[in-house]
Amino acid sequence: MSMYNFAKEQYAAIGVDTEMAINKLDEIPISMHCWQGDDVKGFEGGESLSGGIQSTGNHPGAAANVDELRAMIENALKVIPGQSRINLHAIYGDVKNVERNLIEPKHFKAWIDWAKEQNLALDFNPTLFSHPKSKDGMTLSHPDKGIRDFWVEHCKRSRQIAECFTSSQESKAVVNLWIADGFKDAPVDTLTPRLRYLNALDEIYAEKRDIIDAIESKLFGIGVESYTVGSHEFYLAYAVKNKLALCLDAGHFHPTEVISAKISAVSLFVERLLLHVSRPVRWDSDHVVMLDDELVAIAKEIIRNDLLNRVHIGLDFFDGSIDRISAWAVGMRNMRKALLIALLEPFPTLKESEWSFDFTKRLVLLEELKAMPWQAVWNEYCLRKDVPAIYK
Ligand code: RNT
Ligand code: ZN
Repeated sequence: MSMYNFAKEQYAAIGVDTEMAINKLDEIPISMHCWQGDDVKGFEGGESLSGGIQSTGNHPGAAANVDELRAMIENALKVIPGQSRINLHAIYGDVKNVERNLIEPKHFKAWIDWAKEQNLALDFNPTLFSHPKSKDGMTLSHPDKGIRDFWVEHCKRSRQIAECFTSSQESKAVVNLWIADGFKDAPVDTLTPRLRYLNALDEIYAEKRDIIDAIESKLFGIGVESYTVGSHEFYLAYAVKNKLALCLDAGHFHPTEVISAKISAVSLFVERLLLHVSRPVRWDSDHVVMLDDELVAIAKEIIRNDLLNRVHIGLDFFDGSIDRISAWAVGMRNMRKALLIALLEPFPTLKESEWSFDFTKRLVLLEELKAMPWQAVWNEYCLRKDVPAIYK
């Protein structure tokens, strides 16, 4: 008997249909972030990475131009099964010497054409870091109205560009806004920057567009250790009030705080969630995601609570110390493996034992599941998708 048939029988014995799991798994979109390919440099040709985040390491092979980046993405996708999307930042267009408040859809036409040809959907992000107008550590919350207006314009144009993505693909583009605004040391006035930011956001989102707008909080960053304008409470409230998607990045909370613990609660109040799946090591270090407990917990929360239609999965890491294509491959495959593990749970049985207060049965089954042959199902899935089951 083949490994897969053996696994299929084992899962069937606990009420799990592996064929159903494989089919469902294949359709879950995972948005792959373009910025792992070049260490978040982009193609403006100027500034180096700044704004509370850092890519470290100098492994050779970072993309030097857009053609190289696309070729690298294509190579990565050869070993990544399932439905992938590509997540772009505004600095990745044909934007050499184009100011950020002047970006237009035409600067992203080549990406749109490429995505069509590759049968990929695109997502987008305005870029409010690595720029002279973010050097004070403030952008949309800056005391200078001129600077705020500059970034408002950038964000508006980003939404317009993303709407062009939507119109040339089958699903809406997700547009995520993250800013690094904050203070190194504790400010005395924590309110005013938030007020300014609130007004800027109202301007940015005033126009309805055919996209999914998400906003991403962060507790701290390099140089903004003590206070961030865009805190979790700020965005949670703003997203609820204005019906935006809330982005939860795995590295943006206290070191022992996990986003898997937030998903179901928040899902009751926001229509959509975006996840930035990342791996913090002591800080928001954006390591490549491993198949660790938290990754599986994230996947289980999505699958168990039937949130696939409302939770958008995106990856967000950038490790410059290893091969960039392998970084993508490992992270994307791990995310999908975690989803497979979640799909192979006999959730109705687990739920029933919980709600009959049979915690013994729940514990026994959860522990047995850990040694069930999910790898054989992964293997079969990869074979069917014509990608290597074991990535080397
Ligand atoms: C930074 C945020 C943000 C960025 C990308 C490049 O801490 O996580 O999402 O990583 O936009
Ligand atoms: Zn993020």
